[in-house]
Amino acid sequence: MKKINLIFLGLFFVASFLFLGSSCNYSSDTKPSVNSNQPAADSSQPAVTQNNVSIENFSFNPQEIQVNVGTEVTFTNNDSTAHTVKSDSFDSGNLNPKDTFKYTFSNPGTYNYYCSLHPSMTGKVIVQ
Ligand SMILES: [Cu+2]
Repeated sequence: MKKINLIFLGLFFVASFLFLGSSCNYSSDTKPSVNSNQPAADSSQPAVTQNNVSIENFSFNPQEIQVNVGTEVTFTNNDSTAHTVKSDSFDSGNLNPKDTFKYTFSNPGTYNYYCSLHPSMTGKVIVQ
């Protein structure tokens, strides 16, 4: 009888270890749902994938865009006053209202630009 009790005791321990092991797996399964929340956190720094930027209300909109190498980006002045789009690589010169400036980004990199008339106006193009 005692041997049978020991066998049952042993089976109980094995079963409880298996249960703990499976419950650990369940807790790790909850991690992917935490990971799925990260893209939402990343959206606080939007790098919009598009090839046009609107200049309006003394700002570049979107302020930051992301394009592939070789993309021609069009900047359109939708404001009521003149602006420029200037960086180390390009300079639009004065853009009057409704004027556009096009630039083709042939090399990967991050291009910070600004308006030389209003240097507080800044934007960024990320070329991949
Ligand atoms: Cu300006």
